[in-house]
Amino acid sequence: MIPPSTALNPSRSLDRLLAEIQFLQSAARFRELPAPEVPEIAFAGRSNAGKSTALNVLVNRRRLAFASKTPGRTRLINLFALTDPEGEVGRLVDLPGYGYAAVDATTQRLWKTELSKYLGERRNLAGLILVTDIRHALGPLDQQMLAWFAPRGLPIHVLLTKADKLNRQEQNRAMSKVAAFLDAHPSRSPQIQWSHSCFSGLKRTGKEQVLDVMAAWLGLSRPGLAQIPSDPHVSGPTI
Ligand SMILES: Nc1nc2c(ncn2[C@@H]2O[C@H](COP(=O)(O)OP(=O)(O)OP(=O)(O)O)[C@@H](O)[C@H]2O)c(=O)[nH]1
Ligand SMILES: [Mg+2]
Repeated sequence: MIPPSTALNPSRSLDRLLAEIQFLQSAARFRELPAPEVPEIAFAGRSNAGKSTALNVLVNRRRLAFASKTPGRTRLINLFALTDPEGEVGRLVDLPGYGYAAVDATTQRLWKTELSKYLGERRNLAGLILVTDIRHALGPLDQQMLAWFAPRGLPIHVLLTKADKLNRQEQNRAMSKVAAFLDAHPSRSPQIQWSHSCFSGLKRTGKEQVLDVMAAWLGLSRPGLAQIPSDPHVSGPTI
C-alpha cells in the first residue's frame, strides 16, 4: 500500500494541480482500474448525496463529474488525474452511490461488489471523503460504510453537504451530532485522522477545510497550510 504522505511538498500545490485536473478513466469493474501508482482520494456516499457536485465545486469545474437530480447517476468508478510536468501525482475518484433502490437487483449487486472491492482492496487509497446530506447526516447506510471501512485504518473526512438547506443553528446541531458520533465510535483510533466539515455545492461554501484535508492526504501544499491539520474536525462550520 502507498501510505498517505505525511511530508508536505511545498513545490506541489494542490490548488495548482486541481486547476489542471483531467478525466483519466471510467471503470465498471475493479480489474479495469489503472495501475495503483499514485495516491487516490475517493468520494463515496449514498446515491444523490452530492458526491459528483462536491467534486466539481472543489475543482472549480461545472461538469467534470456528472451530477444529476436522478439518483444513480454515477454508474462507474470515475478517475480524475492530478498531473504536474513530471507526471501523475494523485487522483480523485467519484464512486457510484449506495442505497439506490430503483436500480435492478443485478446492477445493485454489481455496484456493491465493485464498490466494496475498490474501498476494501485498492492499495493506493489515501483517504475517503464520505459525503452525506446534512439533513440526515450519517444515516444507517453511512454508518455501515464507516464501520466496514474503518478497519482499513485510512483517514476519513465526513463531508456534510447541502448545508444550504439548513439554517446556521441546524447546521451546528448536525455538526455536533456527527462529532459526538465519530468521537464515540468503537473503531476510532487516535492514530487515524477522522474529520468532518460542512459544505454546500450550491453556495460553493466549505471548500477550504476539505481541500486542506485532501492536500495533507496527498502530501501537497496549499496557500496558508503550514502543516498537516492535526485535528481539523474541531473547527466549526464555515457557513
Ligand atoms: N441544494 C443543494 N443541492 C445539491 C448540493 N449538492 C448536490 N445537490 C443536488 O443533489 C442532486 C444530486 O447531486 P449529485 O452530485 O449528482 O449526487 P451524487 O451523490 O453524485 O449522486 P449519484 O451519482 O447518483 O450517487 C443534484 O440535483 C444536485 O444539484 C448542495 O450542496 N446543495
Ligand atoms: Mg454522482
